[in-house]
Amino acid sequence: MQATAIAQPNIALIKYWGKRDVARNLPAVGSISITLSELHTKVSVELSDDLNDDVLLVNGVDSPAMLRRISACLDTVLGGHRSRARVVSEHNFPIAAGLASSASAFAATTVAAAEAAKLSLSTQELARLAGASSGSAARSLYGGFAELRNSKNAIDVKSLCTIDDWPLQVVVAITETGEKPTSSSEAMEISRQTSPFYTNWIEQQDHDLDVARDAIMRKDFAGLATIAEHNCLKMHSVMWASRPPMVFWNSATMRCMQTVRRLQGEGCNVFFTIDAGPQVKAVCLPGDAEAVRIALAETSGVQKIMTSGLGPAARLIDEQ
Ligand code: 2P0
Repeated sequence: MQATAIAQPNIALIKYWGKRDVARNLPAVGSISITLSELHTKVSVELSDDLNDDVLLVNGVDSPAMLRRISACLDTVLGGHRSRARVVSEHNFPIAAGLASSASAFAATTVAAAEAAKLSLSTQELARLAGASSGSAARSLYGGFAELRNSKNAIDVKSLCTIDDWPLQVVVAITETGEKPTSSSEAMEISRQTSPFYTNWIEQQDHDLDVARDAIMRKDFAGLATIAEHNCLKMHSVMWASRPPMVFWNSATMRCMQTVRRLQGEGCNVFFTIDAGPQVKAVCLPGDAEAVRIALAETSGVQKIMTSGLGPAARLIDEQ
């Protein structure tokens, strides 16, 4: 009744922002992401009839706010009449700071819980269950490039391209390590209810997905760069125009974007993307990764740099 899984966070190149069904956590739009190899969350789930309540340790510390979400995730995977669980999760990167820690945490929890209960589920079924807890977690069930599409009352996730097919690198510039002020779930709902740009955002997403998918299939870096930066800035424009406005960036975030623009001007194959937090992820071709790392490390306000390749899918590991 015990299992351990490891999952990598993913970052979206075409973003998920907005829900079409809050209760079932179904996204309003499809998305395309890449999974990161160097960042991971390891989750062990032990089911026990001796426990009265679920117990969660995150990096060795009790986490009551996260416990509610993890318990709900376990209910989704195992049903409401399940045994209680002792869950231990360890992240090797800052959590709740716009580095997609909920994606890796819920992907790993879903895989570990299903195995602990000896459920036999397909990757697609696991992705749907993980997505019910955190929309982006569904994509971490797949390695390399993944696309999440909306189907009638559910989501479908598939792999677009493997790590070996197009081994891009990602340089993450960490500009702040504190927890973000507004959760993604809350922020998405504020955008849906108040942003004058929200409808346009939804209407244009299929076009952006088509352009990005085509660029990935052709390994057209410049094409992917253009659509990914456009989609990222459009998502942030939706947030900026919301009421209250939501600006997740700080001044170092802007300086990192300027660094990427300068590198592009010098012929470097790199583009930026930014999620619901102040970190800048610079996606680049492998030959340019060192120049990107040095330039971002020298950018004022950058506290830490992490460099990563593209990572594998969520998977079980043997802890024995
Ligand atoms: C993404 N984000 O596509 C977008 C871009 C943040 C900005 O998916 O409400 O934590 O749990 O389904 O998965 C963050 O959203 O949101 C996210 P919920 P989640 O990566």
